[in-house]
Amino acid sequence: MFKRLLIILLLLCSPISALAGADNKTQLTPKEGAHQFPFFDYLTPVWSYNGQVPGPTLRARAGTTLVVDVNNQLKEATSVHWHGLRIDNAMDGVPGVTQEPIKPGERFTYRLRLEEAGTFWYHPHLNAGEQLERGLKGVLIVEEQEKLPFSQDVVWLLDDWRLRKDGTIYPYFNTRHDLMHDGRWGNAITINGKVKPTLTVTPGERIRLRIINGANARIFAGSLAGLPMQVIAVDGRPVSTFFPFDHFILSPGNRVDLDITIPDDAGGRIFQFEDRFTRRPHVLGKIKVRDEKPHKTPQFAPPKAKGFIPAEIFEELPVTKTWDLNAVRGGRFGIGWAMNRRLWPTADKADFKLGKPVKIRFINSSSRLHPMHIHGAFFRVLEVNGQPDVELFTRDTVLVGPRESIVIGLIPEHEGIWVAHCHIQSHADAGMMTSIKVDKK
Ligand SMILES: [Cu+2]
Repeated sequence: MFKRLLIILLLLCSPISALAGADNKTQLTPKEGAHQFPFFDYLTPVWSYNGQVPGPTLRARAGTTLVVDVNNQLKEATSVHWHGLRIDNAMDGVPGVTQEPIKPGERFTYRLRLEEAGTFWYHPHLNAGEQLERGLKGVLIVEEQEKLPFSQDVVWLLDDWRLRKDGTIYPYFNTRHDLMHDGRWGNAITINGKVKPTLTVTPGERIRLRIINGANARIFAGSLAGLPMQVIAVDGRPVSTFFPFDHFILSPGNRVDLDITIPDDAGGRIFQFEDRFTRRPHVLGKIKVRDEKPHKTPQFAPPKAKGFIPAEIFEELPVTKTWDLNAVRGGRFGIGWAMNRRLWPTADKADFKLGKPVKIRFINSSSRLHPMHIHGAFFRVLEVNGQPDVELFTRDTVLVGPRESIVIGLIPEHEGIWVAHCHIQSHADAGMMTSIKVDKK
């Protein structure tokens, strides 16, 4: 009797996510809200998930299903896309492709079967240039079946905002200036909605720092000088070989997971997290080490990529599809961003077979930046400017620089229609999007 009671008690106390296969349920309500920036004495009107900027960090375990009930309380239609997740196509959140827009006052339930652990994020895929910029985005963490024994698991969602002196968000989106350049770069950078926040740690601690670039257009080159660390995952997937963080370019959409060990003798020190992408480096945040006796550093090896795409598969393979990226006249804004001179939705689309390796070449014929993102897949960079340049990890978003040409290898693993687009929202809104249809043989 006592034993049975104990089992019932244990079951009641265990978190739902610990039960294999059980559903986690949560709710996201896109709605208007307000956010406090430190520059103003008053609140800035934003659009938010559940009244929070950024939206809540959702956590669920790999192998489970996360059910997200979205209740649209905005005055316009929206959707939620789960950046980087390989899920059922119908759950991908792209209006006009995988679902109808969620109209004001309507609901949509996303059922996300979580295949692999990693760092992902969510945001609207409709009027994205405006909806993301007004604050609609959040992080989704898929946890390993067995949690890694890091001392702290920290999420840093990078974003930037274009704010006016009166404390409001600059209300003109996809302007001529944004379209002629690399989209909308803000004048205020935040981490988790805060300006230059400080993360407090203890000597000896081992920190998993998940950095996500959720900005509309700004590109970051993060640096945390002085701290021993390695990149253990890129775009939500473990890398095949750990490598240093410096010089990793974080385009909108990209994520890195860092494994940072706080040195035993670092008590009382402050380390700066800087962005070095633009000409003048600037501080985005700080890591402050308590002046305390060191903790014992957890000893373990983070996982390395299983099922990594071997580059040899692609060696003899001709390029399956080439997309030329450039500006054209026309489209909704008079300036269109095109793939093979065509604008979404009359795009030059692709058809791939399930499980059959393909090579895609992006040629940037423009002098602007185009971080190209493919939904529902990960890929490996194989060549840059005609030279072999095989990366030690896979991605779902790759920056194609001015006049640059990049070849990627990909094995379609999920049936459906998956969009591929520039993650500079203004470029995508101006037409730089296509779709890939993945069919069975
Ligand atoms: Cu672009």
